[in-house]
Amino acid sequence: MSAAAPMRLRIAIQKSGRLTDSSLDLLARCGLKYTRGKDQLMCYGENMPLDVLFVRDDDIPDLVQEDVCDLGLVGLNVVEEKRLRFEARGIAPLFERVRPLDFGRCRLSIAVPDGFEYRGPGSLAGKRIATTYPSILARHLAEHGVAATIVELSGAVEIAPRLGRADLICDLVSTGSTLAANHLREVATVLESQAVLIRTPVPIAPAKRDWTERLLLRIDGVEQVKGSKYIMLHAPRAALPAIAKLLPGSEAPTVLPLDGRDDRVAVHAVCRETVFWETLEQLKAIGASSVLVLPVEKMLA
Ligand code: PRT
Ligand code: ZN
Repeated sequence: MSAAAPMRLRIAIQKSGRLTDSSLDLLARCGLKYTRGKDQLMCYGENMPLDVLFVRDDDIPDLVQEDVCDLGLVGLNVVEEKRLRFEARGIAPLFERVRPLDFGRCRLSIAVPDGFEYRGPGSLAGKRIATTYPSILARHLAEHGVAATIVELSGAVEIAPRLGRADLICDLVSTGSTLAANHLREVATVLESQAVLIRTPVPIAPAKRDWTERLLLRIDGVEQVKGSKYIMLHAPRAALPAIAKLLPGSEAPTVLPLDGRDDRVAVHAVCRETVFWETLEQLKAIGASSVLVLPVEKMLA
């Protein structure tokens, strides 16, 4: 812990890449307002003791490891590769996953050139596999008892087979269009990945710990709000059990009396899943009226 700013949390996020916009969006939804430093490397939280450090994604676990940052937002693929590398060197990884986040989804997959006959992991034996994730790939091969040569590259993995540098590849895939453009076919998934929040397992100052907990609760709230809807309707009292069954993912709804009506009530409920038109039509069919579906902006469980 540095003496200069002991009570401020520091979170590392990707400076410029696929995770940047979603990471900044998540922090903004958690209420963080910040000013950007002159060097564009740091943002200083104005309303929370939380500063944001912009770095290459590969450096994020190391910054938490070295106690430069308390938290990081980074792909699980990067976290796992680093963790395995540290373990191989006999170093305990000082970053732990605390939350999976709803962005940066992709998979680390084995892909083979057109014409390569793939009949399962055994087909990889004796082959040269190009990847930027040698440790994750090595674990996968070991789990399947396959001996192959791992060719570690720092980028442009998809062209390695055409250049004769490897027989096949192990790379990140999201839509699959890069593979298709390079005449490669995905044959096995090695790791399902998405962005995750990591933090140091090392004890930190109580004030920092409290802010970390607050941030985690806000992140949970942000994640829960996605797809959640607030439903309000009027319905016959007798239809309440049927309505509860129809409302997707709702906890005990609030039931309120309607002025001057004994037979009908107002029902309010938070639904944690998408509410389809079909559901609204079914609600109407069992006597509901004045049905309103509203977006939920914030939620704190
Ligand atoms: O400069 P820096 O080191 O920070 O960035 P980077 O170039 O290493 O990372 P970046 O921005 O490309 O990706 C950051 C993170 O986003 C990754 O570590 C993953 O966790 C996640 N992610 C999600 C992806 C993809 N989807 C993805 N598709 N990372 C890379 N790709 C690559 C993929 O390898 C392929 O070459 O994008 C290409 C296109 O994929 P398709 O299948 O959509 O064609
Ligand atoms: Zn990177």
